[in-house]
Amino acid sequence: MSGAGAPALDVDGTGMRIAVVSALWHEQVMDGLRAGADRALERAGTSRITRITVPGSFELPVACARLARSGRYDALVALGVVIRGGTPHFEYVCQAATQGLVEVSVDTGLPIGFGVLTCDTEEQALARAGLSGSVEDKGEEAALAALRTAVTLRTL
Ligand code: DLZ
Repeated sequence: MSGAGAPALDVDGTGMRIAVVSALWHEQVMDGLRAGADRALERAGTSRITRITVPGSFELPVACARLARSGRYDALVALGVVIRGGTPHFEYVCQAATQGLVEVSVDTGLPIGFGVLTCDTEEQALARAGLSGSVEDKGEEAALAALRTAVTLRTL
């Protein structure tokens, strides 16, 4: 499983302003990712949370760019799932979401937790979605990574 070696992040997110941006494709998986992010933010003491949705993972970067440039957030969490189909769309959407989010984050200096699953099958995505029966919780991981990076950036 891809999560081998993941750190246990313990973060104090009190007072942090976080926006969670999530795509709408593959509803069951997305519900799990969103719930995982919410659990992690709540456990970290983060109460100032904005939640928005975009149609697909391709649209995550532009929404994150607008939020990042607003100056209203300490970190963003981007959630989506792209499942390989029979068309090249998979490669394009994965590439656009991944590269786009990196560019927004580096250009604006705002941490973006990367919670975009790129899987061959829906079963693989469900296994990572933090649902009962899942073996990983990528929504939680992305939220904690965003918070932890925001804490680190404050010290630099
Ligand atoms: C078009 C498309 C396809 C084929 N698959 C997915 C997917 O698995 N996950 C996802 O988040 N979005 C998908 N999309 C939609 C694109 O992200 C985008 O919303 C559309 O191309 C419209 O710009």
